[in-house]
Amino acid sequence: MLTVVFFGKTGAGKSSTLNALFGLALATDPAVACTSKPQVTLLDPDEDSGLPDEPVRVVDMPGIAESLRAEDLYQPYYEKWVPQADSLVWVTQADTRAYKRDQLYLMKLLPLLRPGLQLIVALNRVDDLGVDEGDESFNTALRRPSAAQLAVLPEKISDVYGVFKEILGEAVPFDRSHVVPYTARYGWGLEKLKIAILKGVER
Ligand SMILES: Nc1nc2c(ncn2[C@@H]2O[C@H](COP(=O)(O)OP(=O)(O)OP(=O)(O)O)[C@@H](O)[C@H]2O)c(=O)[nH]1
Ligand SMILES: [Mg+2]
Repeated sequence: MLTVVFFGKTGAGKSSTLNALFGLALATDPAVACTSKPQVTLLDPDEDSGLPDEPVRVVDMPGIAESLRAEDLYQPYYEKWVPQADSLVWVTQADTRAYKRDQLYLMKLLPLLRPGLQLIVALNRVDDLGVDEGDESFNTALRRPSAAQLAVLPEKISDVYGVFKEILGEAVPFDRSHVVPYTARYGWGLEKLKIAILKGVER
């Protein structure tokens, strides 16, 4: 059994990403913290092409940084599931510059990570990636980033890579290719994300 755990700040889009990647129907919410218990789903190889031979279960975690109370409440879930992860998908947002919360939590989780674990930073909401005034924004008709967004993406990826690498050090294998930009809402980049997630867990 392979275990893929989705982790990250509340509202980053963990549940939306799982729904888009694997055709699930997990609850999502635009305004308030949504997932309050880990949701475990065994993926059906008949419904989903490209899965490894071994059965895969995906775990949707309640979001971090919701509140101090939630943090205490959820900590046992994190302690239960993170050490079981063959692949940890850390969902964060492209449309921000503030990654300190991610860093603080990653630091906290570091002792729980399995050696040899694959960590993927899923960089969601590329559709909201800011560009200079006057530059084109996301093309919703074609469901793909504008030229201006594509132009800033490499720098964004480097930036996020640096933020995570600073905490990870050599604890787990991690390079720039582990930071995968996409948008769960419009589907752009999802196929690459899926490949990245599954590639690392296949033995
Ligand atoms: N613009 C945009 N919005 C998105 C994207 N992905 C998710 N959202 C929205 O972000 C909101 C939060 O998404 P969720 O999937 O519920 O987030 P979550 O990380 O599961 O949140 P918790 O369960 O509270 O930890 C929803 O309103 C989604 O529609 C995206 O790629 N672009
Ligand atoms: Mg959720």
